[in-house]
This record gives sequence, C-alpha cells and structure tokens, in this order.
Amino acid sequence: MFDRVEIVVRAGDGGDGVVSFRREKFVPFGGPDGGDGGDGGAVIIMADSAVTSLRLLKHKGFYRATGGKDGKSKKKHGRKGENLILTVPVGTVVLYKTQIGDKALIADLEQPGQQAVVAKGGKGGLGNTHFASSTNQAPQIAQKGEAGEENSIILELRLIADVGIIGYPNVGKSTLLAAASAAKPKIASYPFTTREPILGVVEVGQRSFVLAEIPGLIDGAHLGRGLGHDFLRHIVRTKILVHLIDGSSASPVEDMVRVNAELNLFDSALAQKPQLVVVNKIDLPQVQTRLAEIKDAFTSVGTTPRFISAATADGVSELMAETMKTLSRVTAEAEAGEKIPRKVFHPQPRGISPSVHKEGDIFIVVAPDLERIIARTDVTNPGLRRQIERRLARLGVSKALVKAGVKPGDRVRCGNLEWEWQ
Ligand SMILES: Nc1nc2c(ncn2[C@@H]2O[C@H](COP(=O)(O)OP(=O)(O)O)[C@@H](O)[C@H]2O)c(=O)[nH]1
Ligand SMILES: [Mg+2]
Repeated sequence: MFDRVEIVVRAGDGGDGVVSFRREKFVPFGGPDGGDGGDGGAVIIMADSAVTSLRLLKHKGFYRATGGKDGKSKKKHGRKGENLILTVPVGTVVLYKTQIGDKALIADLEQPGQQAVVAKGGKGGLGNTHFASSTNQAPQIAQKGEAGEENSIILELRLIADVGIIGYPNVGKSTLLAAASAAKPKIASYPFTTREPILGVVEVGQRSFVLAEIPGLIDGAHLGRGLGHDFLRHIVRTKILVHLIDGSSASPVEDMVRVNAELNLFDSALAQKPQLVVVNKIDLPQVQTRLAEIKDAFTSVGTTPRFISAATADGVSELMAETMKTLSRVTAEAEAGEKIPRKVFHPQPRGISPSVHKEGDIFIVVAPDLERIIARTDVTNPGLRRQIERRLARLGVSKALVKAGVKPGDRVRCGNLEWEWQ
C-alpha cells in the first residue's frame, strides 16, 4: 500500500579517531597528530509538495546514510557522512515503531520543507591529539566512532480527498471507489449515516489523487443530521466531484437535477465544484438498450455524460484518467486565481532626491547625499570628477539639468563643486 509504509532507517556510523605521530626529519619523536573521525550522516524525512505518494519508498525497505570517514595522520579530520533525505508528501505522519509494537509520534509533516531526523548519525571518534597531556605525551589511544542510530519507522499519509463521488444511495459509489483504488468500502450494505468518507488513492500513470465516496450527503443530509468534522473537512477540500447516476433509474437526468438541488441546499460552495457526470451500470441489458436515449436526455440539458460499469470496471480507468486531467486543470486554475497581485514596493533612493534650480546664470543642483560626498572629495582630481559626474547621471541630475534648460558652456554647481556643462 502506498499510503502507509514501514521502513528501517540507519544513520551512518562515525569515523574512528586515529593514533598517529608526527614524522619529521631530524625530529626523532614527533607529537601525536591523529585526526578525528567524521560524523556519520543522519536519515531525515522531509515533506515535499512535489511528492504525491509514499510509493517511491519500499515497504520494509532499508535506508541508510553514509558513515563518516576515519581520521588521518597530520591532524586530518575524516570526511562527514552524507545525510540521507527521504522525501514524502506533505501530510505525512512519522511514527516510531517501538520494541513492544507501540507507535510513538515523531513528527507530523504538515508544511513543505518540514523535516524530521529519524536516525541520528554517530559522532566521529577523537584522534590521539586530544589525549596528550603533560604526563602522557605519546598517547596510544583514540576514540572509535559512535554507531549510527537504527530505527523502525512508519510513515502514514493522512489523506485528504481531492475528488468526491456523489450520487443517490445504491448508484454504485462504493463499487466505483473499490474498482478505481485499493480502498475496501462496503458495497450495498454500507450505512449511509457514516461520519467519515471512505478514501482511496487512485493512480493514473505516475500521478495519483485521493478519491472519496461521499455517502450520507444526499437523503436530507442538508437537514443537519450530524456529519463529522472530518467528513466536512474532506468535502470542503475536494476540488471536483464525480456525479454518479444509476443508468437503470427511471429518469437519470432527473436524478442528477435532484442531487444537485440537494447539494446546493447542503452547501452552495460544494454545488459550485466542477462535476463529471457519469452514468453507471451500463453492463445491465436494460441500460444497454437505452444508452442513446439517456445520452440524448443529458445532451438536451447541456450535459455530456460518461458511461461506465463500476461492477465490470468497464470505462473506469478512462474515467479516472479524465478525472486526473480535470483535477490538474482545476488545481492549476485555482493556483493562478490565488495569485493576488502583490503590492510592488519600488526601492526609494535614500535621502532627498536631487533637484535643480537656477540662481542667476548658474544651475544649482541640490542633492544632499551627493554634496556630502563632494565635500570630502578632491574635486581637482579628474578621475574623481568623472566619478561624480557619472553619479550625477545615475541620480537623474543630468536629466533634471537638461529639463531645466542647461546648455553646453553653462555653469553648474553642486555643493562646493562648480563645473562647466558639456
Ligand atoms: N450491474 C451493476 N451493478 C452495480 C454496478 N455498480 C454497483 N452495482 C450494484 O449496486 C448496488 C449498490 O452499490 P454500492 O456501490 O453500494 O452503491 P452506493 O450506495 O452508491 O455506494 C450493489 O448491489 C452493487 O453491486 C454496476 O456497474 N453494474
Ligand atoms: Mg456506498
């Protein structure tokens, strides 16, 4: 199953510290120079919104991070082991499996990028340099690296439905869910008063979505017979609905209209969700003979139905492929719609922006920031002069001067700098 996997994770061992002594020409007894071992890599579980299921992890699989390398002589430290990062869908719950079969929660990865360390890397051992003392100048001891942690963990994906199946009782919602996913809903005898929708993961190629049967909604559900909080959470989250209709019903179109009216009474937001209208039970002979008639009836109310048999799975995979496509489109549209135009803050130049005015024949540039710079500059230095001129251009002073009517040969002043305009 892809919504729950159990794996064993093992962090890398720390590298060993080393016993070694300096060897130098003409120095008969060098001091200790054994380097430390590197720390072992950790195993980290990280939520990633690009990952949609746990199926890339192997059930009962073994995942390990690399160990640290041993230290070397000349005080060289061993290289650290690399962390192993396993990416999982957002909404994954991480649990420890303890010896007595208990499960302890490690983390609930609800945000993209959220991480949980599930096995800590072993610390690298210290080299013999750390053990030198006044009484022991040639220590023959170094630490071994620590072993990396090993844990059995369980990853569970808390599913939230993307697609809901709606329709009257007995139209085949449970049957469709079972045909399209690995979920095992009760068929026919399923109590309509359920407070939790039955969920299944539907895989279409490399992608997947969560499909939920929404029972109990119709049949006066809008009258407020207590639906659980979980239930509501799921139906609010669904992005599209598969509206299932029994082909053997006296009037399939009327069924659709009624269910939609009921839906609207229950929650108008739910009624606004895009629907794929699906006529079920086409394996029945009495439905077979009416296919064209049913199709025409739907066409006359502006709807194009799909035809399936949930019982024989005829048309189910095609329907799921279309559902996946519609879901992707609706999701993309919703995301585009959420992009509220952000207020753009244009960076403002610090201080007061420069202004230009004329005093007699001289154009005066008032630019406090620039004046401060000019005051400290040797304005007779042509290199610095050019720099200041470039700065004036950048600050828009040159433009302002032109606008003020400056002509080549006019005098321009800024602070204690006066020059001829060119
Ligand atoms: N012949 C036929 N029977 C179906 C089909 N789908 C569902 N059924 C039957 O219709 C009854 C109600 O099905 P169920 O899935 O429980 O309907 P739900 O109430 O909408 O969940 C059961 O007896 C199913 O076996 C179908 O495609 N063809
Ligand atoms: Mg059912």
